[in-house]
Amino acid sequence: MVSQRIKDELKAEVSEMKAKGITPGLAVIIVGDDPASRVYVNSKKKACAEIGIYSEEYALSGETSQQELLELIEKLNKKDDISGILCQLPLPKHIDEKAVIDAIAPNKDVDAFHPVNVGKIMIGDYDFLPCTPAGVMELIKESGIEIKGKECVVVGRSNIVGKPMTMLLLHEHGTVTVCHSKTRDLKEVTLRADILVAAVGVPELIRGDMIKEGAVVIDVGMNRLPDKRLVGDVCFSEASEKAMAITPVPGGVGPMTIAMLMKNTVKAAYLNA
Ligand code: L34
Repeated sequence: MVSQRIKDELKAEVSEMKAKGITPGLAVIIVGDDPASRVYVNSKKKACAEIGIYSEEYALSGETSQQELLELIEKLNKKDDISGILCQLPLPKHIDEKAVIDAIAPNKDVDAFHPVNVGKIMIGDYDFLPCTPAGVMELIKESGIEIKGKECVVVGRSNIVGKPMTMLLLHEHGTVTVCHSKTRDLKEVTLRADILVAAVGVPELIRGDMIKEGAVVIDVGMNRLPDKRLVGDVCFSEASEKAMAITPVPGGVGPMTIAMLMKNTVKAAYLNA
């Protein structure tokens, strides 16, 4: 798997860094007891251990006040052994996500959610790439398809995936179209895609008849159905009949998100050394 290859490379890099006296450190904050967040945070900690990145977990109760959370972030901003800070989203309703993202020092913002980092991505002059879109770019490269000049369609316009995804594809000279819930004829647009990225959070929205023969299909969706089944935004069985390459859920973009977080943490350690 690509994610494993990236982690193996990082492991070698981290051991060289340590020899030079630099140890990357990641602080992961989780507020409340969302089971999915717990799974993702555990995977992040496990990846740190595997690569040799020092990690700290701050598991806060769901009743934690915004003030307490902001104080913790302030403390971590100043902590020398912490290169990267990640506050797992979503947060409980009484906490303003934006205030939390704004509080993380941009040079420790390994999610690349801070407005300074978002702005840098827009310009194409960035330190950190947001983990999920960066992972998608790696998977597209892995498919062997060249992005330059291709019709790229992003379904979803979130700040975390859809918008930065659009910018990254644009930087690689794709012709990018963004679709969302108000798009009049979704199928008409997705059928044009040489590269289709689905990041809407609607289980199996993208059916086989919405995909062009030979397209590369990347499924960012992570939807837990009432029967506990985990499915993406793409109907995999139908889409795999059409696609030249397609990512499954689980085992596709998710592990790449984690690998790219590790990459950002290593980068942050250099930046903050
Ligand atoms: N701050 N919040 C912050 N940063 C992030 O980058 C995230 N995200 C998203 C949710 N909130 C966040 C993640 O980490 C989504 N996400 C994430 C990370 C990993 C996986 C899924 C979502 C993952 O590894 N998924 C496994 C399946 C796990 C399961 O069985 O539930 C997979 O193979 O796709």
